[in-house]
Amino acid sequence: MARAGRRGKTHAAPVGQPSPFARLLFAVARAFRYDARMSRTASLHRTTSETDISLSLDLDGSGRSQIATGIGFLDHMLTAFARHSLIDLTVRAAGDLHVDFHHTTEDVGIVLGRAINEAVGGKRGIRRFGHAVVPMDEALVEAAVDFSGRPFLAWSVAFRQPKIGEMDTELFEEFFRAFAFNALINLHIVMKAGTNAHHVAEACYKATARAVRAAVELDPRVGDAVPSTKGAL
Ligand SMILES: [Mn+2]
Repeated sequence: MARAGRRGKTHAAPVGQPSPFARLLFAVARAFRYDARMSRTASLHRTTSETDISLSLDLDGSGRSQIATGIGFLDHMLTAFARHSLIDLTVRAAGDLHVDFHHTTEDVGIVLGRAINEAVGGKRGIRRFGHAVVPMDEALVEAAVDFSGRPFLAWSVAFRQPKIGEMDTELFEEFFRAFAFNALINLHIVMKAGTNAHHVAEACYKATARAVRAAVELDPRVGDAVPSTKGAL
């Protein structure tokens, strides 16, 4: 009797259309960006005889960071990278700093690159390319990036000083090469001007951050497509 009484008051939607409830769920999912590609995060741990690195990131963050590499200047650079890419970034590194800063700097670049490559996934909907020209006082650095899957670093940066504090300035090229080759990106960094090594290095990280931010951003006009005529990147 009760069942019969509910007949005719069905809330079923017309065949082939989602019900109002389903439509509401889809709207909520879109609002919170709960689809497969939107969990753009990665968490990696890499251990070698030279370094032990834990890193996690969220491409769709707000630039928050917790960085502890044991190298003060590298912490400063990675904090700037997170801030200006809007990537949430946590890095813990324990490296053989008694040797020098080389292994730790390079290996952090490796793990950061791998994590970004993992987080960006199949690259559906991303802008793919990004570029930025960032000044810092007298320094001016341009970065251009292509999430092409074809790793390359073009490094046209000349430091006048061999060191920033205890850090060798030659290590920045090592960092960005490791980063580019493990993120599988084409990265060009060109110093347009600059005399102060701290300013030049910082402008390199900030310009790369802004370029990466633009490249990994989701472009609503791209939709679910992979932005390549090959259909894959
Ligand atoms: Mn600074």
